[in-house]
Amino acid sequence: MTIQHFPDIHQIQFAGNGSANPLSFHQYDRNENVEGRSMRDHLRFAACYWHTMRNGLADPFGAPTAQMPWDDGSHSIDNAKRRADAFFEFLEKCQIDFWCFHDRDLAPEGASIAESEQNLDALVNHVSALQQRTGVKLLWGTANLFSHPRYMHGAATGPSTNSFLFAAAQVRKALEVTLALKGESYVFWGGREGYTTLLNTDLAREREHLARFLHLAADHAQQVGFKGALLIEPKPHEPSTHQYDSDAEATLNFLREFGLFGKFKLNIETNHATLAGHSMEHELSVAIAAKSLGSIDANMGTPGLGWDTDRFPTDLYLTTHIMLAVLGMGGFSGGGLNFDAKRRRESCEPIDLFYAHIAGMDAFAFGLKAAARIRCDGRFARFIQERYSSWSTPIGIEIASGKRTLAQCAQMATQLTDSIPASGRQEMLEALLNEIILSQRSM
Ligand code: XLS
Ligand code: NI
Ligand code: NI
Repeated sequence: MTIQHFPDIHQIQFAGNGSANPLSFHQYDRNENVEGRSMRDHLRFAACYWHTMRNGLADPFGAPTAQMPWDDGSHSIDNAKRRADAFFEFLEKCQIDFWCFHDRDLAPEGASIAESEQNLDALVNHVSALQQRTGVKLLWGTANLFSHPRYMHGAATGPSTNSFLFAAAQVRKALEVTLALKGESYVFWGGREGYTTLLNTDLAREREHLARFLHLAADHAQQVGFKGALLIEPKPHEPSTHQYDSDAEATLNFLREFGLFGKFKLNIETNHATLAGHSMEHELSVAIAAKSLGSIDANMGTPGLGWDTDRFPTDLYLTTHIMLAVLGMGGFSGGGLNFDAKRRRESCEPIDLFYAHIAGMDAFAFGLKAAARIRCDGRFARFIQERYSSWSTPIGIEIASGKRTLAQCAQMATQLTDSIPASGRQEMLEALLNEIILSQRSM
């Protein structure tokens, strides 16, 4: 590496829980074995290009604060390449194995589709070499179909065919570029695929157009030989007032309604789950129950703030619940933990990028170990198994497998002595969760 963009920072190393060095990992020891796999293989951390490299940390009331000495603020290809160099240096120094990007984060939009594609190609060649040099891999790519004014009414769901066609051009290219960079998945987040008022909106038609668009994209992915997963990222609102893919259940229903189930899986983001009024573990459980969890956007909201604050995930209960779900489904295949997270506006120095990602990685390493302890302990699994034990009796098995009619069930009810069900023991279980999370006992 010729020029260093973070010259004062060496590669972050695992130093252990007692270390006083904030530029070290306290929990994340990438080679540590948990349930037969390295932490690195379990967690599959990714950093995102949009927040890490392109977010100046402006808010609706104030100017950008992030110091980015590698960025001259121009829309030149040279500047875009220098940013990519800084990013890959950051990834390597922070021990992050994957990355994610939008087409427009990586390369500037040109005056025509052809020019935009040329710009993107220049950057794809550049990052392809960076991937090769560092061993960092692409978790997923996506197209930004929400920033440009042409998409203000929607992209696939815009009232004019123009936005649909422009979006098709972008997705075609972004899919091909993701394939060229050996991306493991491709994500669709429909920030503008929703509406603001029904006074100007044909909701039924817009949902059909969205489904048509996704069919075309899936067909194209197949034609060009993209073998990775296609993922939809639900979010209830922001920037749209109502987004069609509002949560995991709604998105799965949409997929089933339009013959897309099985072609798409879900990318679940914590802050989107909470904006939808759910917990992250609820959204993950819904996706996993439908065998449709593809990947995770790892961040968290701020309780009491009703928007996507995209904080770095540092809540140990949250990370424990997430890793419990991931271990429960047998681990990621193709997906990972993408830090779709930004520093607070006040955390404006380049070194804060390191502190922020270290905080998230250590929190997830802790969550992984705590989840493994919970599974090894076995008391939650036994409690749940016991709670449903009547379904393992002959009667339970016959009902569940469809061998009994409603009338037969009603008849059986008349033979029962009515009884008060056993306690759900929520508080006892919450205390048990605390006990296991807080125990530092090693595996
Ligand atoms: C916005 C979304 C977005 C997607 C990628 O809220 O999280 O960043 O992850 O388009
Ligand atoms: Ni996201
Ligand atoms: Ni988000």
